[in-house]
Amino acid sequence: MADSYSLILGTKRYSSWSLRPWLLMKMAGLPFDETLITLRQTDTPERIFPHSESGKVPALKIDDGKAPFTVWDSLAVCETLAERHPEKHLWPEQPQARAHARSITAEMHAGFADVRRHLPMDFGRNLPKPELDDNTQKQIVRIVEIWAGALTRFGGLSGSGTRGGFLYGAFSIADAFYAPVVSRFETYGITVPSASDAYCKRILALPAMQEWRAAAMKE
Ligand SMILES: N[C@@H](CCC(=O)N[C@@H](CS)C(=O)NCC(=O)O)C(=O)O
Repeated sequence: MADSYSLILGTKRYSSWSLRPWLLMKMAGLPFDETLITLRQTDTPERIFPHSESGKVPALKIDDGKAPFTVWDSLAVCETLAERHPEKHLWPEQPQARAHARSITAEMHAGFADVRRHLPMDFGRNLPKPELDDNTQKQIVRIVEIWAGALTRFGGLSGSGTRGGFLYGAFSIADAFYAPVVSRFETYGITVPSASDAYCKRILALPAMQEWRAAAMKE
């Protein structure tokens, strides 16, 4: 029996953490079913807990036909998928590129608190750009520097993954982790230099991102 995957997600309009594994699985062509839990409701925690002991989404239920189990936290989910599907090359194949991709993914996972706080994901909406404090502005500059650095050094790599033009050539976990930021920049009209702008447009144009947008716009 093939593995079956069930992804537990939060409201698509708001759940930046959920978008990461969802987009990765779509881009990798890994089939899964979805359970969507509405965020920001009084019963949200009690609806999440039966699926995820962290009380947070996303979580991925994996049924390998032997001993079903759950993995939670977006990074742990993506790492687990990379381990289970080496043929999908979810991390770049070239070792230096892979180390770089892991570094920027970890940096996104653990950082950019001010960008999260002041530019919350509201997928597909256009909202006025708020007054940004120094820390938020510095974090935006750092994100653009990360994109430009990866695209310049590694963007030309030809991988065996999905198409080219991403941070490491083929789409990888790093792109999935930065996709919610692309959405935040679109929502608040944050302008970025041309190479990064082209990258953002490429991410937003992905059929999977358009699918997420369509669902988010209905919420
Ligand atoms: N580090 C976690 C963070 C997950 C997280 O904070 N998820 C939010 C939704 S985007 C959540 O589940 N919040 C619970 C709630 O709103 O009650 C991850 O990467 O998955």
